Amino acid sequence: ADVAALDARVSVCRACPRLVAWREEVATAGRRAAFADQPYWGRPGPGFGDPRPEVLVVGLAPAANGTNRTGRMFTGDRSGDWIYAALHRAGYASRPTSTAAGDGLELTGVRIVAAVRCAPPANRPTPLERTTCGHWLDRDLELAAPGLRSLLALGAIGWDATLAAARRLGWEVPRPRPRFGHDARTELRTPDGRTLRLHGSYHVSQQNTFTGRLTEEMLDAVIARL
Ligand code: DU
Ligand code: SF4
Repeated sequence: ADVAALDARVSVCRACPRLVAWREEVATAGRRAAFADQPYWGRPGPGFGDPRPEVLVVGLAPAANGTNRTGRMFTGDRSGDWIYAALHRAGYASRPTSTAAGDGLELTGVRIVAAVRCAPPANRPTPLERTTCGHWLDRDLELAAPGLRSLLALGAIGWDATLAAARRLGWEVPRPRPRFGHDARTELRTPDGRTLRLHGSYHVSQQNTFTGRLTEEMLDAVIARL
């Protein structure tokens, strides 16, 4: 199984009834007026970027009118403006913005996935939905591990999902469980003896970037350490 096959399987997942209903509702009757003339993706967001990454970015979940519209992680919403600009400043992204499939954006060395792959109402997945979708993250960690150097979790949900996936895969996770925070860091050890660094950053959501809780400088500083 390779990354393309994994992304294809994720794209047709229907495991969470509430999220399937919501992603399809938003994509049909619930389209935002500004995008009413656009087709919506209305499915899980597949991973995006380098199929053999050195750095895996783990976000929270697609935005209802962002990834759920465009079909690409962090694309079509304000969070995406922040993460792609930062990845571009750090040399990982070929362009500072992500518009839609076909815009020519390529990531080198970075792949972006999410803890939950379908847009959740109010951006809040339930514990069961987080666990269910976590099994897709297991496959991403497993596939990426051989070439991976570090992971970047955006927000506490991405951090917890990454630690839970690592545990399920039998990777060594420090005890007590490392706590999330901005610029939190820990190390995960794979069964074949590789050490991968996990970094945390406040999520690039507007509630952090608008309020100044997360600044460009803070995000750049974490990305520079990856
Ligand atoms: O068609 P493809 O080479 O599998 O690429 C699919 C998609 O992934 C494309 O829109 C660019 C992106 N991508 C990337 O960002 N970095 C890579 O190294 C390879 C592909
Ligand atoms: Fe499947 Fe994840 Fe979407 Fe649930 S959230 S339906 S597990 S892709």
